[in-house]
Amino acid sequence: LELEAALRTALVKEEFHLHYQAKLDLKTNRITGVEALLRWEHPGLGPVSPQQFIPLCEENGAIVPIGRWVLKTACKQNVEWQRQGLPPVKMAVNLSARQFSDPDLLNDIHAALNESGMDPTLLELELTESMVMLNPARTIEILTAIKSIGVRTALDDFGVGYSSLAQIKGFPIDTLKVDRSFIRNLPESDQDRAITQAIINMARTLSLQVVAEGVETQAQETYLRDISCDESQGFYFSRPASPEDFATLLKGHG
Ligand code: G
Ligand code: G
Ligand code: MN
Ligand code: NA
Repeated sequence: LELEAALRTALVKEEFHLHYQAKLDLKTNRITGVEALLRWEHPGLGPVSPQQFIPLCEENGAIVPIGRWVLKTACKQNVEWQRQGLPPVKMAVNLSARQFSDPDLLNDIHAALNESGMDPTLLELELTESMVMLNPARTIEILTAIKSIGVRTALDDFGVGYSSLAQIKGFPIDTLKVDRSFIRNLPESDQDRAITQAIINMARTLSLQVVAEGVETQAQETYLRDISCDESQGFYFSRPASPEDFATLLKGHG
């Protein structure tokens, strides 16, 4: 209850900031993208975990204005890195279920792109299976509108939801992010090797890019490169970092 009250004023008090986690292209070993991750620094409590406060925001609807702020801030940051002379990278932003069903979503995306001047083709929105499966017909409408302005979409935490192949193939998405539960026991687990290979094969058939999440070891990265996974994201290459620390990383790997 205390947290909820504090959350109500966190946005105007500027207590939120974003961290950025790199996505590594496994063929070229360059950073090709980054994911924006919301952080809340409460003045009394210190940092509050997103696992704790995002579900609260989702419940009370605060995630809509907060998500709008995330989108704008991430787009501005993307342009700022390029202004500093860094190579362009894709910027991934997580959308919540409430945002995805919000009638203002497309306006918010347009506003964030226009205000920042960001190249729309560098923006990628991360959605979850449960969000897109709620109302498949409406999902296709929204995804088609998003795609028509050049913005990309990714299915986050893929494989733990309940989306069927038949439905996925009808969604105009660009990327699958393999849930980290399938990556954790690579390369040892026979089952998880079979699952990741199956996802990659399926993605090839559907012309989708594949990102592995939660890559924490050299052995995992090497295995994923061997099976032609496109991109890797996880603590092994980089933890979520401040804009300054990400810029330094990008200078070395751009
Ligand atoms: O990175 P991390 O542990 O900090 O994120 C925890 C959870 O919070 C993840 O499921 C992640 O997708 C989610 N998350 C992080 N940032 C955002 C955001 O800006 N919007 C939404 N909706 N979810 C986010
Ligand atoms: O659900 P989503 O994929 O958006 O969640 C992103 C979350 O995953 C963030 O909280 C981020 O800190 C976390 N994360 C990123 N890389 C790793 C990793 O290698 N291992 C673990 N355990 N978590 C990770
Ligand atoms: Mn994500
Ligand atoms: Na994820």
